[in-house]
Amino acid sequence: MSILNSAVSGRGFNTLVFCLYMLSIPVNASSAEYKVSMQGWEFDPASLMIKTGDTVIWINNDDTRHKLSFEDSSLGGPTRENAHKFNIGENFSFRFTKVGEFKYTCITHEGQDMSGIVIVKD
Ligand SMILES: [Cu+2]
Repeated sequence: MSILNSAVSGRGFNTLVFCLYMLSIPVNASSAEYKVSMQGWEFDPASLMIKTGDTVIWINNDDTRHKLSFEDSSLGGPTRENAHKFNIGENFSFRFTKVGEFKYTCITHEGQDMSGIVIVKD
Protein backbone atom coordinates (compact mmCIF):
# COMPACT_ATOMS: atom_id res chain seq x y z
CA MET A 1 0.00 0.00 0.00
CA SER A 2 1.42 3.38 -0.97
CA ILE A 3 1.49 6.40 1.32
CA LEU A 4 -1.05 8.15 -0.90
CA ASN A 5 -3.47 5.21 -0.66
CA SER A 6 -3.30 5.12 3.11
CA ALA A 7 -3.88 8.88 3.28
CA VAL A 8 -7.02 8.90 1.18
CA SER A 9 -8.58 5.66 2.35
CA GLY A 10 -10.05 4.55 5.62
CA ARG A 11 -8.91 6.36 8.72
CA GLY A 12 -6.53 8.66 6.81
CA PHE A 13 -9.39 9.92 4.70
CA ASN A 14 -11.60 10.50 7.75
CA THR A 15 -8.82 12.50 9.38
CA LEU A 16 -8.42 14.57 6.21
CA VAL A 17 -12.17 15.31 6.08
CA PHE A 18 -12.18 16.18 9.78
CA CYS A 19 -9.27 18.61 9.35
CA LEU A 20 -11.00 20.32 6.42
CA TYR A 21 -14.18 20.54 8.50
CA MET A 22 -12.30 22.12 11.42
CA LEU A 23 -10.74 24.67 9.03
CA SER A 24 -14.21 25.67 7.82
CA ILE A 25 -15.66 26.21 11.30
CA PRO A 26 -14.46 29.81 11.85
CA VAL A 27 -16.28 30.86 8.66
CA ASN A 28 -19.49 29.07 9.61
CA ALA A 29 -19.42 30.29 13.21
CA SER A 30 -18.83 33.93 12.31
CA SER A 31 -22.38 35.02 13.15
CA ALA A 32 -23.81 34.90 16.64
CA GLU A 33 -27.14 35.41 18.37
CA TYR A 34 -27.67 37.71 21.33
CA LYS A 35 -30.72 37.96 23.53
CA VAL A 36 -32.14 41.11 25.10
CA SER A 37 -34.85 40.68 27.69
CA MET A 38 -37.56 43.26 28.24
CA GLN A 39 -38.32 43.07 31.91
CA GLY A 40 -39.41 45.67 34.45
CA TRP A 41 -39.75 48.20 31.62
CA GLU A 42 -36.03 47.93 30.92
CA PHE A 43 -33.86 46.30 28.25
CA ASP A 44 -31.40 43.81 29.69
CA PRO A 45 -28.64 44.15 28.66
CA ALA A 46 -29.31 47.76 27.65
CA SER A 47 -25.98 47.89 25.81
CA LEU A 48 -24.72 45.21 23.44
CA MET A 49 -21.53 45.01 21.39
CA ILE A 50 -21.80 42.69 18.38
CA LYS A 51 -20.30 42.08 14.95
CA THR A 52 -21.81 42.59 11.52
CA GLY A 53 -23.95 39.61 10.60
CA ASP A 54 -24.95 38.93 14.21
CA THR A 55 -28.58 38.72 15.25
CA VAL A 56 -30.25 40.24 18.29
CA ILE A 57 -33.42 38.70 19.67
CA TRP A 58 -35.60 40.84 21.93
CA ILE A 59 -37.92 38.94 24.23
CA ASN A 60 -40.85 40.52 26.02
CA ASN A 61 -40.73 39.01 29.51
CA ASP A 62 -43.03 41.69 30.94
CA ASP A 63 -46.73 41.38 31.51
CA THR A 64 -47.27 44.45 29.37
CA ARG A 65 -46.77 45.36 25.71
CA HIS A 66 -43.71 47.16 24.35
CA LYS A 67 -42.91 48.96 21.08
CA LEU A 68 -39.38 48.86 19.64
CA SER A 69 -38.10 51.69 17.48
CA PHE A 70 -34.59 52.46 16.20
CA GLU A 71 -33.41 56.07 15.91
CA ASP A 72 -31.56 55.45 12.63
CA SER A 73 -33.99 54.64 9.84
CA SER A 74 -31.14 53.69 7.46
CA LEU A 75 -30.65 50.52 9.52
CA GLY A 76 -33.74 48.98 7.92
CA GLY A 77 -35.22 47.95 11.26
CA PRO A 78 -38.37 49.15 12.99
CA THR A 79 -38.65 52.94 13.35
CA ARG A 80 -40.97 55.36 15.09
CA GLU A 81 -43.37 55.28 12.14
CA ASN A 82 -43.17 51.50 11.88
CA ALA A 83 -42.35 50.31 15.41
CA HIS A 84 -42.33 46.62 16.26
CA LYS A 85 -45.18 45.85 18.67
CA PHE A 86 -44.53 43.12 21.22
CA ASN A 87 -47.36 41.27 22.81
CA ILE A 88 -46.66 39.57 26.13
CA GLY A 89 -44.08 36.79 25.64
CA GLU A 90 -43.37 37.71 22.04
CA ASN A 91 -39.89 37.71 20.43
CA PHE A 92 -38.46 39.78 17.63
CA SER A 93 -35.14 39.18 15.93
CA PHE A 94 -33.08 41.49 13.75
CA ARG A 95 -29.80 40.81 11.92
CA PHE A 96 -27.35 43.72 11.87
CA THR A 97 -25.46 44.13 8.59
CA LYS A 98 -24.23 47.72 9.11
CA VAL A 99 -21.42 48.99 11.30
CA GLY A 100 -22.51 51.71 13.73
CA GLU A 101 -24.07 52.59 17.06
CA PHE A 102 -27.79 52.08 16.94
CA LYS A 103 -29.92 53.52 19.72
CA TYR A 104 -33.40 52.21 20.23
CA THR A 105 -36.30 52.92 22.53
CA CYS A 106 -39.62 51.51 23.55
CA ILE A 107 -41.82 54.34 22.34
CA THR A 108 -44.58 53.31 24.76
CA HIS A 109 -42.27 53.75 27.75
CA GLU A 110 -40.01 56.61 26.68
CA GLY A 111 -41.15 58.51 29.77
CA GLN A 112 -39.65 55.68 31.85
CA ASP A 113 -36.42 55.95 29.83
CA MET A 114 -36.79 52.45 28.41
CA SER A 115 -33.96 52.49 25.87
CA GLY A 116 -30.91 50.58 24.69
CA ILE A 117 -28.07 50.56 22.19
CA VAL A 118 -26.51 48.02 19.87
CA ILE A 119 -22.92 48.74 18.86
CA VAL A 120 -21.98 46.90 15.66
CA LYS A 121 -18.31 46.42 14.72
CA ASP A 122 -16.66 44.82 11.71
CU1 LIG B 1 -42.13 49.42 26.74
